Amino acid sequence: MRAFDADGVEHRFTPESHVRHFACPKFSPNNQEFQFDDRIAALKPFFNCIEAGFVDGKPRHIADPETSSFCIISFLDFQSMSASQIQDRLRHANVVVTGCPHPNTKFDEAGLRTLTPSNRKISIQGINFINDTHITDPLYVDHAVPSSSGVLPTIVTGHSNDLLENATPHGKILNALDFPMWKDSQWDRSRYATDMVAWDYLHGSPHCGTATVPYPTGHVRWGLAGTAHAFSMFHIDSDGFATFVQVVAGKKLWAVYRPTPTLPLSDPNVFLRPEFFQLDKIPAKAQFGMEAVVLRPSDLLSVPSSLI
Ligand SMILES: O=C(O)CCC(=O)C(=O)O
Repeated sequence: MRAFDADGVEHRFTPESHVRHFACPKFSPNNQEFQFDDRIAALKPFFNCIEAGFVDGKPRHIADPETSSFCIISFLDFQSMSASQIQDRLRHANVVVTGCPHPNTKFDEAGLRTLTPSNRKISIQGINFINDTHITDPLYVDHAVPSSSGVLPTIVTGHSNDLLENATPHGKILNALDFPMWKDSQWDRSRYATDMVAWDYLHGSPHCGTATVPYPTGHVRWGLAGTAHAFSMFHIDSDGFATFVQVVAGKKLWAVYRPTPTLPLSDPNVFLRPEFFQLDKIPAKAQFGMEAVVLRPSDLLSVPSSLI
């Protein structure tokens, strides 16, 4: 898979998946691991769709920024923009602000400590794709998370240290998505974030809690920590909120749905017609495209509400 960051630098990677079936492992030349064919095959159409949207071998945010779903802005330019200029950009595109100050956090004990104490029980998302066979041959690396429920992805209870212990080529692929960040400096965004502005204006007003009620950061700001190859499928974040994400360690590939004039996202029927749209596959008659950007530490992505 070829993907590009906001500055047009290419990042190549080979997704890996879980192994839970003795009949299906396949040797991967890149990293000496085994892959479960079906899972990678399920992801391939998404990658193909992203690459099909390239213009002259480059993603639109580099080759044709005017028509891209991503608007790239440097931190300095972003700082000088007014709230309405920022909101205007967000009306039309997912905004990536590059070169933001960041704390140089590493994926280690100290880094994880910024999200949670080390002995804390946390929920971890993993995937057990086929749950019928335990592999005993030590040559076969099994990244899957066992599940009794059969529900995908599997949510299990673990400890934050499990993330560090599995951050190895032989570890399980884990994604922890629920670290409420009450310490986040949320007021940084108060210039243009409408939730902050609404809070400022309304709190202390009748029926809106007392003036001393704190902003509910724990409910709207989360830290995430995942090991390599963790992924989440297509979704729209709930409650009409926009999403912002800043990578502090590692990299993240973020893909967005690119609506066509015939199937705009403002039409909820887009999502009700399986021949045109499905969450986990690209149907034969899909008319949408996809774009992706590799997020690095210091990139801040804002996804407007109701985008996917
Ligand atoms: O990091 C992930 O796997 C999911 C993050 C996400 O989807 C979100 O923040 O909306």
